[in-house]
Amino acid sequence: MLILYHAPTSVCSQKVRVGMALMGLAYESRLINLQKGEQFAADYLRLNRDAVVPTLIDDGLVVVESSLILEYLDRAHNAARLMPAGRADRAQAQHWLLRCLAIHAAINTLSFSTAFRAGILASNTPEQIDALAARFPDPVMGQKRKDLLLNGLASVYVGQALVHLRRMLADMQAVLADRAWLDGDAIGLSDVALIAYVDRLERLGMDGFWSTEYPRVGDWLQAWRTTAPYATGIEAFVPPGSADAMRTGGTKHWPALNDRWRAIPS
Ligand SMILES: N[C@@H](CCC(=O)N[C@@H](CS)C(=O)NCC(=O)O)C(=O)O
Repeated sequence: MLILYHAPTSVCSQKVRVGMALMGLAYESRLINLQKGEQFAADYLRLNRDAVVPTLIDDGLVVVESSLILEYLDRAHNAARLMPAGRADRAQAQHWLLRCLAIHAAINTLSFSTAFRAGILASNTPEQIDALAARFPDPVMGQKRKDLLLNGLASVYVGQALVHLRRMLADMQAVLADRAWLDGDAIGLSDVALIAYVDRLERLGMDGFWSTEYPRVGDWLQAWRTTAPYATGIEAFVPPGSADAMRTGGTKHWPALNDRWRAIPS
């Protein structure tokens, strides 16, 4: 029996749910409420020392890190294999899986410095913000969260995020120039690894990152959105009424972000 600890709109949870849907894998769902701080409960910290989702349990084996969970499930439970077989495609897919660490950090940066920021600032005193940051087992993760909330797009993390996102989108555009999916003619592990991040950017109203410069990324996202795994793994978990708030919260920062974006070399 597979058990998945996850959160409804967490991008790292989304990509694992999409992958599990694609592999036809059922799981026992353990939802963690990140807003209520359930990730910091002692029982959960024993499974995931960074207090983040997702965490997979397979017959007592604990697997953390969303990209590693996808790779593990594909190897252990998916005869059809989403990991491409060819030498070059496989090397590229493994690189995308590794790059997800930086890409996730970038998505986290843009989410908390724009759409999520106003609500958290409005409902927490400065002392409470300090306390929120102090809960992270990794003090640098806590410092980052505080910096994003206090400084918004002026945070030192934003420049780094834009560099990694531009690299991601430029590289996706290049690969997608002559194929439908990153791993070839069919959805592969790279496509699964990246869908939630690109989807989040669009939901934040930041599709201007690719609409003119990297249009194949938009085609790829639209193709994903017609699939059943996307509906099961992402769309089905979006709380009713939350989509507009995220789009409005992100879109109002777009002009400032766009100015910064255009200065980032591709
Ligand atoms: N590199 C990790 C990142 C996991 C991560 O940061 N997850 C976020 C949700 S996408 C989380 O649990 N955040 C907890 C929090 O914000 O307190 C992975 O890919 O699994």
